Amino acid sequence: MAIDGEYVPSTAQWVRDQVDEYEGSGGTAGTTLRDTGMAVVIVTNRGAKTGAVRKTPLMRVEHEGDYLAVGSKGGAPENPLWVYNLRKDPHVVLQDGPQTWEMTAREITGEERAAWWERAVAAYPPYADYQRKTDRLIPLFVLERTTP
Ligand code: F42
Repeated sequence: MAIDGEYVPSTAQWVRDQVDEYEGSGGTAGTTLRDTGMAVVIVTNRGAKTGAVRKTPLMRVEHEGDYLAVGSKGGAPENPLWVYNLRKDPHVVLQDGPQTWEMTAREITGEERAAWWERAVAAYPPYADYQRKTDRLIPLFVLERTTP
């Protein structure tokens, strides 16, 4: 089922704008990171404290139908807050262009994490710089379909 309730937009204007353009165009515009041409997906998730509907653009890292959510936040010392949302309620909806799927987020570690980290850096090389910038281990979640 969809994640319904009150949508409370990001406190970051550029993020709010990207979500508005992406969703407002049915996933045909606003689907890249500024002018980099690098693909972005939107992950709708449930606020861990407020229960609000949150919409989080993330770089598109996909492999055999699964996606990766990378809690990089530009290499900031603290995790992005959506990490705590996914840890509390792993049910998310992912939009990739015009397509959306119900997904379940699963935080990964060890060898599985290493394999996905390679895919993430291949898709978006700045992730490697972000990890060098901070001594927190950037959290990774695999998003797996719950609906075909
Ligand atoms: N961020 C990444 O971490 N990785 C990416 O790959 C990435 C790509 C990307 C591409 C395009 C784009 O426009 C943005 C992109 N971002 C990427 C930024 C991303 O969308 C987030 O803005 C960023 O990661 C910060 O996430 P955040 O969840 O900390 O967002 C802040 C700005 C925010 O919206 N805060 C709100 C607020 O009111 O402070 C709500 C946060 C929230 O979800 N609160 C929870 C609640 O209950 O509602 C409580 C959480 C808790 O337990 O404390």
